[in-house]
Amino acid sequence: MNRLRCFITVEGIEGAGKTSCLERIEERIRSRGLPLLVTREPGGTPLGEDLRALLLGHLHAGMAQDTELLLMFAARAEHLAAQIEPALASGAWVLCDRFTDATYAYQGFGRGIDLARIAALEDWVQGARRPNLTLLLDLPVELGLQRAGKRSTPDRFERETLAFFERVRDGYLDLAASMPERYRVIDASQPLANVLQQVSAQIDSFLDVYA
Ligand code: Z5A
Repeated sequence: MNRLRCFITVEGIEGAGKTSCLERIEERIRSRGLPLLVTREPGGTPLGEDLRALLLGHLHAGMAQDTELLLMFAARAEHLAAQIEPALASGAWVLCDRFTDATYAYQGFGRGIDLARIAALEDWVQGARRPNLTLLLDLPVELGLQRAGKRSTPDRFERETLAFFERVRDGYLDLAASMPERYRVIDASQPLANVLQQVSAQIDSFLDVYA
């Protein structure tokens, strides 16, 4: 891995607390004086944000599963071409709120799309590009939904069943177990201060090696 440019992603089910954790990670990376792009999926570009609105909104609530999968990868192709690859090429670090592991978790484990088809799209759209580090914020589904429930109108994913989110959570844990070198699992059921402490410890030890 190039010591001066790393691609970090944050994943987790609904209500895991990604927002506060992303802020903490950003602060730790910037404290080392490293150039950083902070971005998100689906989204991160004008086209990607339009696709996000279609994916999360209710205008096309009944879209086919393959349509949803392909729109995720269409947004990702644009994101990689317009933002992520140029940033990494310029020597910046990239911090992304969700990436392709979310596709495996939600469209693969959650919706039941064959993981091999997702892997084929991943290879096609990303070539060899994969995150260098992924923090998975893990917590029981009921707790995540309870936290998220305090927010405004649910988006298209937030209306899914408990069973769907159980499959997504189990999928993420499977991914983490199969790629221990890339994944760090954070116990996100703890109080926020404790979660942020775990995140800081993980990111600082990564920065000590690669920054
Ligand atoms: N999706 C997909 O299906 N396939 C893909 O390939 C990709 C995405 C890339 C949008 O993602 C949806 O897209 C997502 C998966 C799908 N749908 N779902 N579910 P998103 O990341 O934008 O949406 P989100 O999951 O709703 O995330 P979020 O709103 O940005 O963050 P969060 O992690 O869910 O939670 P939060 O807003 O940071 O925290 C929730 C609340 O809990 C908030 O009031 C906090 O103050 C509170 N909180 C946080 N941590 C704690 C602790 N530790 N204790 C107590 N309270 C806490």
